[in-house]
Amino acid sequence: MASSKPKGLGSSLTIQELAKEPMLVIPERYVRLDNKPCSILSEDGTSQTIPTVDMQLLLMGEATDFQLDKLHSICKEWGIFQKKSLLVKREYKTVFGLMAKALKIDKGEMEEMFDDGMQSVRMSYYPPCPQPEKVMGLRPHSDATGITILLQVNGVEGFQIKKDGIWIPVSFLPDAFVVNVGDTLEILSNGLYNSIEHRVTVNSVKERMSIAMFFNPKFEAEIGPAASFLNPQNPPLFKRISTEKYYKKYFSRRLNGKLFLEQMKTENGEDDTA
Ligand SMILES: O=C(O)CCC(=O)C(=O)O
Repeated sequence: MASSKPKGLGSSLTIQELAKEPMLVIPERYVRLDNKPCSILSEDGTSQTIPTVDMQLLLMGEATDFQLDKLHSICKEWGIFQKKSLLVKREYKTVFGLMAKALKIDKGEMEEMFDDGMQSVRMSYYPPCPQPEKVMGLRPHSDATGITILLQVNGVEGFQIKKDGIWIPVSFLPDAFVVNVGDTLEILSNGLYNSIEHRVTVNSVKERMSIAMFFNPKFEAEIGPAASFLNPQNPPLFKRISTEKYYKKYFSRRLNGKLFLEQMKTENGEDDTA
C-alpha cells in the first residue's frame, strides 16, 4: 500500500537525497523543536554589513597603529570581519600575527599555539526549503577554532550573527572572505576578543552553498589564556586544557550557542580539563 506520508517524512533520508526531488513538507527530524519562528530580531529586519578589514594595507610592510587599532576593536566588539583577498592559505598566519601584535601578547605564544596547526574544511549545502521558518540550516554556535575563514559561494544570504544579544542577518561584499574569531582566540585573549555566535537560516526558493576553513591550534598545544597577557589585575578567566581534550569535548556536544566556551570558564566549576 502506498504511504500517505509526504515523501521523506519520518524517513532518514539525507539532505542531499531530499534535495533531489521537490518537497512540499519537511521531514519531522528537521523541524526545530523550540517551535519559535526563526525570525530576524534586529529592529528593521534588514541585513547589516559587517566591518571590512583592508588586508592589503595590513600586509604592506608594517601595519600602522591606526590599522591595528581598527582590527583590535573589530575583534573585541564584533568578532567577525570581511576581507577581499585570494591568498587565504598564506594569510591566516599573518592574521594571527597581527592579532598578537594588536593584543600586545608575546608573538611566540601565538605561534606556539597556531603555527602548523590543524586545518579543516567544511562545505555546506543548504537546499531550498518549503517551510524555512520551521528549520535551521545550522544551529547557533561559535567555532572552536582560532579563526574561521568563510566564503559564501553562490551569494545567497542566510548567515546571521548574534550581536549584543540580538540576531542580525549580515550581508557580505561579493566574493569577500569572512573571518570569524573562534573560541580558542577568545580563550587566548582571556575574553578580550569575542568569538562570534552565528547560525544559518534557509531560503524557500534558493539553494545556498558555503565553504568554511577552520584554523585550529596544533595538536600538541595547550589551550588557555596567553601567559604574557595575565597579571594580578587580569587573572585567567579560562581553564587550560590540551588541544586533544578540548576538541574531544567540543565534538561530543551538540552545537549550542556559546555554552561550550562558558564551560571552559574558571568560574564554572572545578578544573576537569587537565
Ligand atoms: O554556511 C555558513 O555560512 C556557515 C558555516 C558555519 O558556520 C560552519 O560550517 O561552522
